[in-house]
Amino acid sequence: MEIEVVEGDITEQQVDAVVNAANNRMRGGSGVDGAIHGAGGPEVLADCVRRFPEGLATGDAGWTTAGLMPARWVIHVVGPNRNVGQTDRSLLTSCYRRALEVADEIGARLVAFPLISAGAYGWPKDDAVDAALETLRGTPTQVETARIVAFGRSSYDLITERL
Ligand code: AR6
Repeated sequence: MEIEVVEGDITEQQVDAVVNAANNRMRGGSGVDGAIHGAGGPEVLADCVRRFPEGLATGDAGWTTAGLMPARWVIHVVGPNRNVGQTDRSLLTSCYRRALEVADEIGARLVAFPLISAGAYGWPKDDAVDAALETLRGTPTQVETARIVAFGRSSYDLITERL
C-alpha cells in the first residue's frame, strides 16, 4: 500500500472513502466530525442512526454513506480521548487497523485519513502521526492508497518529516 500526504480538507477529497474521527455516540460533533456531517448533509446522520443505534466502541470502525461528499463512504472510527484518561495507544492503532478492515469489506481502494485523536481528543501530534504511519504500514489490506490529509501546513510538514 502506498501512503501519501496532502494538505487540505478531508471532506473535499476525491476518494472512495473518508475516515471520520467520531465519538462513541456517533451523532456528529466538531472538528473532522462536524466538517463531514456538514459537507455530507443529513443522510450521513440518518445512516449513523440506522446502522449504529448504540453508537460505536472506542478503537472500532464502521461505515456509512458519504452523502453529498465526493467520496462514496465514510468510515467512522472512535479514537481514545486522552483528556479523559484514555492513554492506551492500542486503542489508537486499532482505529487505523479496523478502518482498513472496513475498507476491505466495502471494497474501498483509495482511503483518506485524518490524524485521529490529534485534535479535541488531545493525543500528542508527533505520536499520533507515528501511530498512523506504523499501523498503515503494518496492516495487510487490499487498500491501494492511504492518503493522510493534513489540516494546515504545520501538520503537513510534521507528517512528511516522519514519513
Ligand atoms: N479535514 C482534515 N483534518 C481536519 C479537519 C478537516 N476538515 N478538521 C480538523 N482536522 P478532531 P479527535 C484535524 O478534533 O481529536 C469531535 O467533536 C485536526 O486539526 O477532529 O479524534 C468528535 O465528535 C486534528 O489534527 O478529532 C469527537 O467528539 C485532527 O483532524 C472528537 O472531536 C483530528 O481532530 C474527536 O476528536
